[in-house]
Order: sequence, then C-alpha cells, then structure tokens
Amino acid sequence: MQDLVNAVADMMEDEAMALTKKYVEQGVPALQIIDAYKDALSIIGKRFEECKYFVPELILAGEMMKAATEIIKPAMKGGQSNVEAPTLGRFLIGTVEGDIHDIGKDMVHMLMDINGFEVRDLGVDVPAQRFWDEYKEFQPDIIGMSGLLTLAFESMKQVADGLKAMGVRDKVKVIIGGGQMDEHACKYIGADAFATDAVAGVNICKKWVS
Ligand code: B12
Repeated sequence: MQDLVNAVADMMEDEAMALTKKYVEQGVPALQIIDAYKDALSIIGKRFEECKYFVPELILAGEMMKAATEIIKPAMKGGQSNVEAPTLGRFLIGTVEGDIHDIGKDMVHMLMDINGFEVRDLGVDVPAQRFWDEYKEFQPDIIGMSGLLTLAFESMKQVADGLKAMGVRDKVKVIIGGGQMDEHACKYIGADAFATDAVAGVNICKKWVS
C-alpha cells in the first residue's frame, strides 16, 4: 500500500481517503491499513524533525488518521457490538496531562472495546487527579495511560505514585503506551507493562484478566 503511505505523507487528503475506502472495500485487513498510516506518520514525524513540515502538517496528519479510523472502524467491528456480551474487565484510559496526542489512544480504546472490555475514556491532557477520582468511581481492572511526548513520563509517574499513596496500586494493573515508551520508562514510571503497539497492548491486558 505504498500509494496510501505516499498520499498521507504528502498531505494528499482526498486521495488518501479514497484509497482507504478502496482498500476497506477490497477486504484488506484493517490492521494492515492502520500500519500504512503508521508508516506515513513516521515519515511525517521525520519531516517535522527536519523542519520540512510544521505544526499545520501534523494537524492535518492527525485529521486524516481520525477520518480514516471512522472509515475502518465498521470493518473492524464486523457489524457486531459488545453491548450484550459480558465484559472481560474494566479499562480506564486517557492521554496524560500536558499531552494532547489522541490518535493512538483512540485506537487502543477501539480495540479494547472490540475485544470485550468496558472502556472509560477520559480524553486528552488528563490531570492525575482525574485518574485517581475515576479509579474510585469506575473501579477499573486496568488503567491505560497514553503519551507521545517525553514530558508525559512525569505525568504518568505522578498517576502511578498517587495510586500507591492511595494504597490501591496492587489492586489495579497499569499499562502505558506511546511511541517513546520503553522498558526504562516503564520502570521509572512504575507501570506493570508498556506497549508501542495497540494490538500488543490489548493482548497484555487480555492475559491479565484471563
Ligand atoms: C499527529 C501528530 C501531532 C498532532 C496530534 C493530533 C492528534 N489528534 O493526536 C498535533 C498537531 C496536535 C501534534 C502536536 C504536537 N506534537 Co506531535 N506528532 C504527531 C505525529 C506526526 C504522529 C502521532 C500519531 O498519531 N502517531 C500514530 C499513532 C497510531 O501512534 P501512537 O500514538 O504511537 O500510538 C500507537 C502506540 O504507541 C500504542 N499506544 C498509544 N497509546 C497507548 C496507550 C496504551 C495504554 C497502550 C497499551 C498502547 C498505546 O498504540 C497505538 C497504535 O498502535 C508524531 C510523530 C510520530 N511518528 O509519532 C508527532 C510527535 C509525537 N509530536 C511531537 C511534538 C514535538 C509535538 C508538539 C510539541 C509540536 C509543537 N511544537 O507544538 C505538539 C505537542 C502538543 C501537546 N501538548 O501534546 C514529537 C514528540 C517528541 C518528543 N519526544 O516529545 C513527535 C514525535 C514528532 C517529532 N518527531 O518530533 N502532534
């Protein structure tokens, strides 16, 4: 799907949407289409670093990804809904304070929902206090924190430290995700696991509740 990767990376929005629709209609697996977008977003990120692209291009990239998700979503759900099915567990997710990137978070939300979790999504730029309040109210089995900026580490650590101070850290699993996350960050933040890929993250969560 190099044509789709190029269309997104070169900001050809109409062409990108038309190609996305075409591939969905041809029955190309949704995750494969998402991978093409991820490849394009890496190119865009690189062009941004090289000062060939600026914030408006990042914004357009975000909008294209969101519009594509809407096109892909029905194919992923396969016309089915989890509304009647028993839930695997409760999952609380949000993009942490200081960070407004939500494309990856929304993908995790969608995949957790499709896989049978009851999901509560707090949105973006979520202060630690909201995670703690929602923990008490929603009683999730797992808390997922998303963040793409390096500064997200501190916000994530604050949430995890607060859970410890509340005496509930051993009652809830914590998973972090986003392009910058690695083993080192996971240890520093005090999370149970990290994922740089939504499918891998969902699989970890499924293992925890099984
Ligand atoms: C699109 C984009 C934006 C858009 C976001 C639109 C939106 N609605 O999200 C906008 C324009 C708003 C934006 C703003 C900024 N951005 Co920006 N952005 C990007 C870009 C190009 C793509 C991000 C993306 O959506 N990727 C695709 C998704 C699918 O990938 P993902 O988020 O990693 O998610 C996957 C996994 O990580 C995982 N995952 C994610 N979250 C979670 C959570 C859990 C629990 C789990 C299990 C898994 C998981 O699953 C997802 C699917 O597989 C990246 C470059 C890049 N290649 O990442 C830069 C990038 C992240 N941005 C960057 C920067 C610097 C900024 C700005 C500071 C720019 C500025 N000067 O204003 C601002 C920051 C605003 C803020 N306070 O947050 C830097 C960050 C550098 C750093 N180390 O901190 C990057 C890396 C670009 C670069 N190379 O310099 N950005």
